[in-house]
Amino acid sequence: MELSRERLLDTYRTMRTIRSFEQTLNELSQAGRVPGFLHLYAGEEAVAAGVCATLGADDYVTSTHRGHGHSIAKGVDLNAMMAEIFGKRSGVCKGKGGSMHIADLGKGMLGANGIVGGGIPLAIGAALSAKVRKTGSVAVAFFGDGATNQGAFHESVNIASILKLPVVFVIENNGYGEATPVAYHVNIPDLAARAVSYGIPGVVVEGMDFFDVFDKARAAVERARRGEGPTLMECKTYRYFGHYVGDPLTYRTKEEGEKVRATRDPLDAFEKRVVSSGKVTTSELRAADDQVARAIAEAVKFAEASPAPELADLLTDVYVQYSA
Ligand SMILES: Cc1ncc(C[n+]2csc(CCOP(=O)(O)OP(=O)(O)O)c2C)c(N)n1
Ligand SMILES: [Mg+2]
Repeated sequence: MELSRERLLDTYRTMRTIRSFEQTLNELSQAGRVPGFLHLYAGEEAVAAGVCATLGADDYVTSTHRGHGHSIAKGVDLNAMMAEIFGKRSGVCKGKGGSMHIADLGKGMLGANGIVGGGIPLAIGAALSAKVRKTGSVAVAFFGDGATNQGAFHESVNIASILKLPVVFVIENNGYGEATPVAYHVNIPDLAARAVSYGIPGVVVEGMDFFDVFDKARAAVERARRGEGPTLMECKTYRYFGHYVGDPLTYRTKEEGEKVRATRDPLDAFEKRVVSSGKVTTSELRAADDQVARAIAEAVKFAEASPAPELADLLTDVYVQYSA
């Protein structure tokens, strides 16, 4: 295991933060304490953490309607994220975006996106800009299995291949697009195979295993940085909660979810591996759990205590102002 003890602990903290952030939001939302729609990322932590661990501060990510995990892994401030989800003025987008539009350009987080597949062309723009300006930055587009049926996906992969753009396409194949199983909406076993028609590498990844994601993402990011063009990664993963908070989950069995949690949980797998390597101890991980719990509680406190936007804020950060 080549990652240092500090990096392993950092990674664990990132994955635990995503899990706890989502569990907390699930509870708060069901208690009616959070406004709006929430799509939770719990279960998919190893994908965001594994990919973002290969990126630097100057690299970009684009995200989806299920974007909290990507934002956390790219280093967006927890208090500002929580306040954004609560619709508060201290939110990272001043409370005007909410869960599905979290963005923090300073961190290279170019935005969650309510349009399925909508983040993919934005990553192409960031990658093209990086190439033209010769900055050496790489852009990563995260998106779901369902998004691979959108024209925007195919058009983006094609142009990225032709122009050899420094971009990595990361499919988060969590088995479903809303209530539709993947086998119902795509007629091939591996979505990574779609890379063939664009002449780029397509890689199948065990998306519940941080180390598999990290190794394959690193190779894809290095290839992009060398100017050799894009890679399509398909991370096989699973979402623990429903499509949205409140989803009655009538389209999958309880046993299916329980089995994944018992056998493929990304945090359990990570813990087993790093503890048996001797680099990190169980008590260090439990201390990290406590640290994360405190940070999340602090973020909720911050969000709840923050003021709501003022009426006049309606007219700021908009392109067109209405005047009577
Ligand atoms: C263009 C567009 N079509 C439909 C929707 C409604 N919608 C929201 S999420 C979703 C499913 C997306 O599935 P997937 O890409 O697999 O992502 P997941 O939710 O599984 O993370 C759909 C159809 C939308 N938001 N945008
Ligand atoms: Mg999906």
